[in-house]
Amino acid sequence: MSQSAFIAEPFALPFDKKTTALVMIDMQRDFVEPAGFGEALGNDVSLVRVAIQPCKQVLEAARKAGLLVVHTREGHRPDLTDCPPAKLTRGGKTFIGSKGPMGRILVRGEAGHDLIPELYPIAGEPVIDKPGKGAFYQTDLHLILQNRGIKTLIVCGVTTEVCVTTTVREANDRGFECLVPADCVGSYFPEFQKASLEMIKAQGAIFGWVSNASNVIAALAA
Ligand code: C5J
Repeated sequence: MSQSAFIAEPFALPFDKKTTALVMIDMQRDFVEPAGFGEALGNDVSLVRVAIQPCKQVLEAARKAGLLVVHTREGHRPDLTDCPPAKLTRGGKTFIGSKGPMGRILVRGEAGHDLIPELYPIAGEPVIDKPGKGAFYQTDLHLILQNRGIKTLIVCGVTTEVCVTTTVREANDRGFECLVPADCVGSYFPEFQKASLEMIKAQGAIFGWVSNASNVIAALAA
């Protein structure tokens, strides 16, 4: 029996390595690298780049422990037929599908849409292309997790208040237990980062649990 527990808030979360997956949300060049979409919108990417090293360490620990690792990317078809018209009008300064510093913004196949080299998937790790903020919306993520008998998700990535928490809420409603290592998620807005993490663990883990990379690594190695 490989059941163990993550040290977390608001209380420890029991897990089994066989039924736990790491979900790495949208660690794409456009969100994380200088000169990407995030920066074009006026954001300071150094605020999200601090999550790269802790994510890398958790990714390595998850691979070593034999966990299912899933990566997601937010983006659309080149003809934008899968992008809701309302989403196309958002952004203020830069729009989905328009020319950005690393190709067309959030369009599949463009350089900026790709995952960052530090966290690049290896063979056997599914990559989920999602048209929305949540990783379950219009994707086969739920099916993939069910087929592997997954019950617990370690959710990392960017941005905390957008795609990470949307995915955690979707997963929670589908019966998954979600653990978010605080140093493995990033936001361009420190106040949103803080509030998002508070909301997840509030009211006795209303959406999930909050921990950190070293606790996750220690539990996976035990
Ligand atoms: C955003 C995301 N922030 N991956 N996407 O638009 O959080």
